[in-house]
Amino acid sequence: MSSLRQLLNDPKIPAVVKEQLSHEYANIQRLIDKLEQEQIHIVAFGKVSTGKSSLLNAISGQPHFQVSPLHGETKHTSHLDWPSYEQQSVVLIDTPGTDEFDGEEREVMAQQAAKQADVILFVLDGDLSESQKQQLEIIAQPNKPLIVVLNKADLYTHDEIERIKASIEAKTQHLNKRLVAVSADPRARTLIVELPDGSRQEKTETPPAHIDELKQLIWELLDKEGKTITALNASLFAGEVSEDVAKKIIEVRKTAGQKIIRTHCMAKGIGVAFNPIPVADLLLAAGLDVAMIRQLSKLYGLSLGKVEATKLTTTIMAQLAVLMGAVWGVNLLSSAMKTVSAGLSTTLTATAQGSLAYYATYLVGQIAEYYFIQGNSWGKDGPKTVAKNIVKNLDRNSILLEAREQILQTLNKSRTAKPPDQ
Ligand SMILES: Nc1nc2c(ncn2[C@@H]2O[C@H](COP(=O)(O)OP(=O)(O)O)[C@@H](O)[C@H]2O)c(=O)[nH]1
Ligand SMILES: [Mg+2]
Repeated sequence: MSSLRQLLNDPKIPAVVKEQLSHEYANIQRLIDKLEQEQIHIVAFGKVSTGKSSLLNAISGQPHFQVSPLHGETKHTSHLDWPSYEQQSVVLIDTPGTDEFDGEEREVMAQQAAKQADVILFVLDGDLSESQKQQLEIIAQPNKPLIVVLNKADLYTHDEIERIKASIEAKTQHLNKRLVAVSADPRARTLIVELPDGSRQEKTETPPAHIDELKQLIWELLDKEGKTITALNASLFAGEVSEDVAKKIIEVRKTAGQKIIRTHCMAKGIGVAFNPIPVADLLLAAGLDVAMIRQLSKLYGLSLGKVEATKLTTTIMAQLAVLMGAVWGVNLLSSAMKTVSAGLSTTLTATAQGSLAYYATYLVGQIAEYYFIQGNSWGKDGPKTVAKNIVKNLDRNSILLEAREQILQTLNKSRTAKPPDQ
């Protein structure tokens, strides 16, 4: 619970990231609530009309869940608080039939619900079909109690039930589960009774639900390992949620980071194209890079000050200068011009220099982002190797071409922006 709280309240996670993860955060909050209230969630799964809702009603002794002979009465997951068990409160949860959603969505929904369950009831009203078997495999979770419930036993003879149970057993040998036959809502039956005078009479009676064995099983389970179940389940789920959130945070940050980098690349590229400076000075025109690094650091929850950001920028640029060495001057410019200048006669140098500036800032951004992702550190490799690897892995020409595209677009726009008669 405390690690979940930490995740939820982590001040280092910026608001943009939190916003995009609101769904995950709501899930975490729900899990915290569940842990606080020491709830045990018993969730019924199964095909539509197998009697899930009837079964939960029979267990709780209350007609809480809607039952229908028609297809698909249960549209949403619904809850009922069962009497608490020791300090733990038991919550019964009904789900729509596993066949009421299409393909992938159904799988995702069922799996999510199963992950949040502490005890899983998988309800059948006959032998296990191939599609039900697949569902069961999606829903079954290692380390989580699973009870396969054969409902509507009243519709079968004793021998039939034994046969169906044996068949289900054979198909689910690999799963750790219990199997029990019940009648949650038995049909009325007509009996012929013999009266004392020897005459016979038809009599209709509705037998009571027959679910004692299942109830017993559930109580035993709660008695033996109720707390263990919830604790284990919560930590498994928490681990997964935090992993998910951590992954998403990285994704969200990466996207936002790339946006910051591109914006600064463009600003730098355009600036240089409009106002060409000697190539040697490119590395020095670092004001924008410092601003970019500060924004990136904020995104990664580090919020560098101006002095620190300048220091980092200088470190990165020093690596780049060493790396490029001789290449950075003449060769790189001529290669940039070759890549960039195809089909161009005017503004050639300007665009080439602008593209180069764009590329340089792009490198600085990528290297800085790597440093932030590693938690404000160069790792064991040091800045030189990091810079080298990043430069090696980026496709220089495609970045230069992209830069050229964007710079030219902006240059053209600024030219045509003037009214023709002026
Ligand atoms: N014969 C018989 N019918 C049952 C039993 N349990 C439920 N039903 C009937 O099966 C139908 C579907 O039940 P419902 O609980 O709505 O199924 P769900 O869609 O799985 O929630 C209803 O008509 C119930 O009365 C049972 O034990 N025996
Ligand atoms: Mg139902």
